[in-house]
Amino acid sequence: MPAPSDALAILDAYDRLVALCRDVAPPGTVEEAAAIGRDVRRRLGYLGDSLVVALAGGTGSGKTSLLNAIAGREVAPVSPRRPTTERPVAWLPADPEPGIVRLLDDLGITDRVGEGHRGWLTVVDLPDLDSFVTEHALQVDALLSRIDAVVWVFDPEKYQDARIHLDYLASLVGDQHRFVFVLNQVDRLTTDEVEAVAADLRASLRVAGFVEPPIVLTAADPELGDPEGIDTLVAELETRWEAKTLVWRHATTVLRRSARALAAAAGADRGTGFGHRWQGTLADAAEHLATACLDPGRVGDWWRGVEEIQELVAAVAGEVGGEAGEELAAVDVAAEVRRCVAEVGVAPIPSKAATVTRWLRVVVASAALAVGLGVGGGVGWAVVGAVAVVGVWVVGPVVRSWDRRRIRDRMEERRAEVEARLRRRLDQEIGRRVRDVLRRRGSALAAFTEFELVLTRSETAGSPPPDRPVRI
Ligand SMILES: Nc1nc2c(ncn2[C@@H]2O[C@H](COP(=O)(O)OP(=O)(O)O)[C@@H](O)[C@H]2O)c(=O)[nH]1
Ligand SMILES: [Mg+2]
Repeated sequence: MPAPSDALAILDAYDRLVALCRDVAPPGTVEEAAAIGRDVRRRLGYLGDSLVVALAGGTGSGKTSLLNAIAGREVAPVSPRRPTTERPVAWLPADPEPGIVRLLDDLGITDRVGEGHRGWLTVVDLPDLDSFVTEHALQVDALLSRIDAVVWVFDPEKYQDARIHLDYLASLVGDQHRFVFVLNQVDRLTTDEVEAVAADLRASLRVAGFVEPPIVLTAADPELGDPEGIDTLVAELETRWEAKTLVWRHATTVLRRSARALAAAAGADRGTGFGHRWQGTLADAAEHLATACLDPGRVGDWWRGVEEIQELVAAVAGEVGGEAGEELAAVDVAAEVRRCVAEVGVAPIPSKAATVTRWLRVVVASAALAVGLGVGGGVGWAVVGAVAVVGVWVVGPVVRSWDRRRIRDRMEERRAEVEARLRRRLDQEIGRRVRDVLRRRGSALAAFTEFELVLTRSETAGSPPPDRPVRI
């Protein structure tokens, strides 16, 4: 059976992505994505031949009347004036598939009316759109995104108000495959008016981004005669929405949307080229820091070194964004640098004169003493002294320049060693931290790519929806 294994591969790839995003995306976003994965898994686990369809729309558009008309009896009370449906009410078949009952449980829809009909359709009468757009937006938003399909009900009288909802509908345009639109209360209009209003509704929906929106005309509770258009509506739902196909398509849409949001929150969709930039910054910063360490007077070099690293870390944090970016932005670079320098343990280079030059001074002093002694009596001492003075006079500059070169070489060696130690330490402390975050984010990116790949492969292969419940 190829289809369930497609479904499992997609779900597994999704779960892997969520797991790998745990360290790099904000916890709330990860939890939300995990919950979406669980919901989808459960819905596919209940997969059968039934659908749960919600009726959504403004107060008084006729949602409850429509439910009663579909049921053929009064399932819930209707009201001409104020909203009467405060909690969602489900009308379900006499012998519903177990999956449908579990789905209603999951959705928290406890008001249920069982009916004598045998069928594939469960209808949920939602609280009014007007109230949920303002008050219960989140609750109903969540419900709408988890329910299999939605019938949006408009009425001609409050049609201008209903237009307000078009903005809201436009935000759901990605879900249009599971929407059908109803223009109710058509008995209140002349035939010409019905056509005009329906055309206007269609045009508005198209502007909002809906392609060929299916619109059914009904009179759920006409002032005279029987309800109209109800059979057409049910037939439209039945032909349009084959249960497994619709549920499966909804599942993949929801997973893809969530995976993209998660990858973006993890900052997994942007590159940084950190490795290359870090090498350059590390070399410059270590040079400045070594200068400051070896010569405590050069405080400016200290700050330049710190700033160089700070700037790179902040730039990468900005490019990465999301939780990973915040983690990087929170690194206290100055404190880290101070710690690294302390660990490297650099003592300033002593400024005392070089050993050879010092010895030369001793020789000059001794020679001067010898000359003095010679002048005082011993010619031999004077000669020795004079020779020594001349010798020193000739040899001195050579020795001093040799000595200076030796000191310079030693200082350079020392500086190079300090720089190398600083580079190593800074790389271990700061570079590794950044690489760590980037690596975790990279794993999330790989998981995201894998998820998209598995999903797209299944879609392009035209795999049918799962033909039996997916193992949860
Ligand atoms: N004339 C007419 N009135 C209707 C129709 N459908 C509903 N109504 C009336 O509109 C009012 C509100 O209906 P209701 O089903 O409670 O709307 P809801 O708030 O969307 O659930 C009630 O008085 C209904 O009798 C219809 O098709 N034609
Ligand atoms: Mg109602």
